[in-house]
Amino acid sequence: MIKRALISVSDKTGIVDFARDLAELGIEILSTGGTAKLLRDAGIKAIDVADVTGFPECLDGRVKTLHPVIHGGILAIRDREEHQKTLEELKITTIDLVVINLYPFKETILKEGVTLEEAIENIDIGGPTMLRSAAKNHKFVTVVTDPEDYKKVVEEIKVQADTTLKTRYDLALKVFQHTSHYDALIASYLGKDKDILRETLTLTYEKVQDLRYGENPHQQAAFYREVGPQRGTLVEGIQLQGKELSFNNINDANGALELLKEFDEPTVVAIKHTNPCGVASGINIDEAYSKAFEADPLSIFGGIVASNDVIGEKTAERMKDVFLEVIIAPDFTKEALEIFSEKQNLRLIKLPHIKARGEKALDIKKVGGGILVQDTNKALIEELKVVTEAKPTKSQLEDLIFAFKIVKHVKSNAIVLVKDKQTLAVGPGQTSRIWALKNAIKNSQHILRGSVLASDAFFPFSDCVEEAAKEGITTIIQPGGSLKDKESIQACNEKGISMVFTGMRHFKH
Ligand code: 93A
Repeated sequence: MIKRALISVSDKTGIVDFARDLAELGIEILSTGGTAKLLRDAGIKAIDVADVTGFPECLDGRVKTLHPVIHGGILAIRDREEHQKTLEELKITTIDLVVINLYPFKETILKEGVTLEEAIENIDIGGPTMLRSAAKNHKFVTVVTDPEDYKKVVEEIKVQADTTLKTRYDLALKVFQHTSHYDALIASYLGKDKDILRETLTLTYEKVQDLRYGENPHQQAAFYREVGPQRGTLVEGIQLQGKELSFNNINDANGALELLKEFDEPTVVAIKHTNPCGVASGINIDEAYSKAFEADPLSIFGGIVASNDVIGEKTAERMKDVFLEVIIAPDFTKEALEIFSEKQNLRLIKLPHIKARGEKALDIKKVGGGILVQDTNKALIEELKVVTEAKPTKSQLEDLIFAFKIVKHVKSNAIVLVKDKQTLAVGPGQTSRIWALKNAIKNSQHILRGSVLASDAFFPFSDCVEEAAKEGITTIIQPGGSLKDKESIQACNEKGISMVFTGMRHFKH
């Protein structure tokens, strides 16, 4: 039976109504400074915690409820005789309902220009301590930290003068999820400028939305975000029309964005199953889109397209003729939106800071029993070195770098063929490098003569050069570093192909 409640909340939403309901049910209310005042001003009787403890709130409120009379009252096991005896001896009265929400640490650190002192002052000590005490003793004590739960609790008390054990268990679980998230935010805030790969890793995420299903319809899924502004990521995206994004949409769109961020000039990226199928730069987005589409008009079907500049009427007209799942752009003109409005299922995402590259971040992969963590692959080239007798021309060099930016984002083993800043062929995810090249060639809908070739990792043999020569490919970019580099270089020299080493490998799995 709930006889006594302790209420101490920073977020005072709904607290007056809740407290009034409790008072009307005959429950005595203890409270701290600001909360007690608010309740009294609303005509609700509230006893100061200080009057119960006989100890004043002090040190600017840093010590309010941290007292054995409070924690004894929460933690005592109600059906254990010794505990009851101890309560009597020490004149401690039990507290059956604890209503607390914490100092707004998250809101504080999200404020522009917040100081370390301000952040630290908003680390709640007494609140989590009471929450944890009450949650531990949930067999007997009800603990509420979310104003959303006030109503349910009142309803249950009305029926049986207490909550059900199941409700108390669920509320206790919610508390530990909440306090661990709260502490994880403190740890990540204090550690934000430190080495990212620390001894233990505190990760915490907040749900953005449940997803209809995961990678496949029989898998449950949800999308979670990191706390804080995530400039230029999908989390910041504003959906303008279309069905809700699916698990695969989000994953593919993320792949599209990461690749797109390699480019400053007007560029369009088309993605299928996280691999690019058409990428092109142009003098404007319309040209870039036409080239990205023509790169592979087959694979783009059902794909995701990302553009790093505003999409206008002309491009929208072209895009309308293709079945696309998602289009992402910094914005769409009114005319473009009107055109797309005919295709209600097409998802349009506006992402104003689409070029933002973000700060130091972790790349995390789940493996059985743990996670693999690395920093994100931000770099492109260590040092450009021409290793052949033939040298690439200036425009070939531009294409080589363009191709290398793309191959970095293709699943390994990866080969990309490019001409005039347009992909002509993409060979993703093969178990052998020569197969990646052969697949790229086989699936290409273009004449490859005069194109440039990029490889995500070194050539283990000279077979890729031989194959490239057969197609009339004129220049190659690859990391280099194979034991047999010499053989590939020699093959290039024999075929009159130029080759550039980057000194940087870009596996992607
Ligand atoms: O500074 S504290 O960590 N020390 C405490 O002993 C304590 N007890 C409750 N903060 C403490 N609280 C927090 O005060 C609660 O978690 C709540 O967020 C806030 C409510 O203060 P007030 O009732 O004065 O508005």
